[in-house]
Amino acid sequence: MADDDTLLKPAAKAKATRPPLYKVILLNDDFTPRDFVTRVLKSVFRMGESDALGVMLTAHRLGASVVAVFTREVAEDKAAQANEMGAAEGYPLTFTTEKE
Ligand code: TYC
Repeated sequence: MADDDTLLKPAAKAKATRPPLYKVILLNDDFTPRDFVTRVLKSVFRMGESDALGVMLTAHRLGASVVAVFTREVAEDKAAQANEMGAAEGYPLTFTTEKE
């Protein structure tokens, strides 16, 4: 066998652990202006104009859109930061997170 660790008993194998990933999801609402949603996507998620427009329009048309996938802490921090930007302007803009 090629790898030494394939000869070890399962209990002795070093596990390659990957952290679980979380989607950030943008929800549509009837009040937040489209250009504000696009601006938040560009600023918090470092998206270019056309990606931000695409994600905003998907949420607008279908009700929700996946923005990006991160480790749990990063996903929750970015969703909170984006929600705060909306709340600061009095908009109900909502980003949620969901385990993949
Ligand atoms: N539906 C909003 C409007 O018509 C725009 C919007 C798009 C709001 C996407 C939220 O996630 C959203 N002004």
